[in-house]
Amino acid sequence: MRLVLVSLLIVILLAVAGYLFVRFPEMFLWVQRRTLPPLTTQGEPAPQPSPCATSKTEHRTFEIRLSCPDALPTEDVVLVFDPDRTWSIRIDSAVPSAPDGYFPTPQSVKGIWKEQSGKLDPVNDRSADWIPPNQEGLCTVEFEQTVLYTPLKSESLLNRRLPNLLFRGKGTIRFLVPLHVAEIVDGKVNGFNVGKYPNLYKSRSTTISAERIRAHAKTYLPPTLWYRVDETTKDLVIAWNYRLGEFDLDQRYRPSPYPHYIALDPNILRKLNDLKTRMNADGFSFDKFDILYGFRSPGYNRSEHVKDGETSLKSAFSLHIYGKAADILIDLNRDLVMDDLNGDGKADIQDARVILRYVDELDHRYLLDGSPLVGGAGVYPHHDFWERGDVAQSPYIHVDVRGFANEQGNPIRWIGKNTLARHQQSE
Ligand SMILES: [Ca+2]
Ligand SMILES: [Ca+2]
Repeated sequence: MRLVLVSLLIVILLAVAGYLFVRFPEMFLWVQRRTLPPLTTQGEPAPQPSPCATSKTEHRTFEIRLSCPDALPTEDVVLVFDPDRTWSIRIDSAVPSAPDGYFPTPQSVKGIWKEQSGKLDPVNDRSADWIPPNQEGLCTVEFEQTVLYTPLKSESLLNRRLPNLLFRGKGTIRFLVPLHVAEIVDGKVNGFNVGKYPNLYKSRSTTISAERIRAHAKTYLPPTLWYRVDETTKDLVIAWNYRLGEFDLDQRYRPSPYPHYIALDPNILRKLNDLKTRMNADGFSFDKFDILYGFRSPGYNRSEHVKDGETSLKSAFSLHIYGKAADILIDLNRDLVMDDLNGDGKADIQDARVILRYVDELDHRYLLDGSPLVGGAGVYPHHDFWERGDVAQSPYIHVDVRGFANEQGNPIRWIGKNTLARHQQSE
């Protein structure tokens, strides 16, 4: 009897529920809405309540990191070594994530690129293309972004009254654009006296044959791109830890009024970094080489310096005048003298030879790879930076990126000797 009554009750309840479902379906959908987030046709969360649903907006800032994948690694400024190409700028950082109590995806994300000069084309929401202007100098590209988060509805229901959150982010990247000089007139680059470049076809050089120069004419043509060195640019890190001013003539000992203009091949920076990385791997712990000479203008290069009967060590077709060479030492104790790399208690040409072994290894690898970083190298017992004084005389090594080997296919090498300085010049 009881069983019959219970069954009857269940049948009545089901009938009532069925009637309600058919008559008032929204009641059941309302339950469903309470439990599942609404979906759009793409399966994405539907737009959330508009920001005006809450009374306040809280402002926060965040940092945006921009990088240039084709540039030499630097934190300071991108050295534009090809002004005709398009430089891709990438956004490396993510938008800030939603704090607790906020819908996980932003209500809106808006970004805007700004260029000071040059031509900028946004590619997508993560990158843009920039073409340098015709004018030399420092150029800044900026990216600004706003990200709006709105509080979850459940938080409003709990009467917490969270404000909207508006994040504002900004990122900048700077480029150092060189001056383009198709032809150097009267030995001047924008008024800065560099002197005359030696004529490839009237070579009277004693250190390099006229045939070799003409066979590699591309290496020995006057540079067309010039970087301005002045108070605002000299300390900019242009690659790894190297500053632009380090490749200018030694301002401490041979000051001349700014601005200066220098030629600088990015390959010499790449080679110095390869050399450092290789030596670090063998236990030589240092961040960078000390640059004794980077760029030398042909006018300065040709000038005669005599000290104690010794003349200048420089050759007419020196790779320094093309920004393709560096005379370097390792000087961790900052006494301007090469450190004792071979541990024999003294600093002499043997310590330069320690570095030469690694240059040899690199150059042979570059030759196998057909790399333009292949070059010449020479070790010296002392430099001709006479102004640095006798105590600062130091052995050093010259490395360059001339881009070719000798006629036998070997990297070009030489040894500078005090007594032969007048006859055996550097390249
Ligand atoms: Ca030292
Ligand atoms: Ca030594």
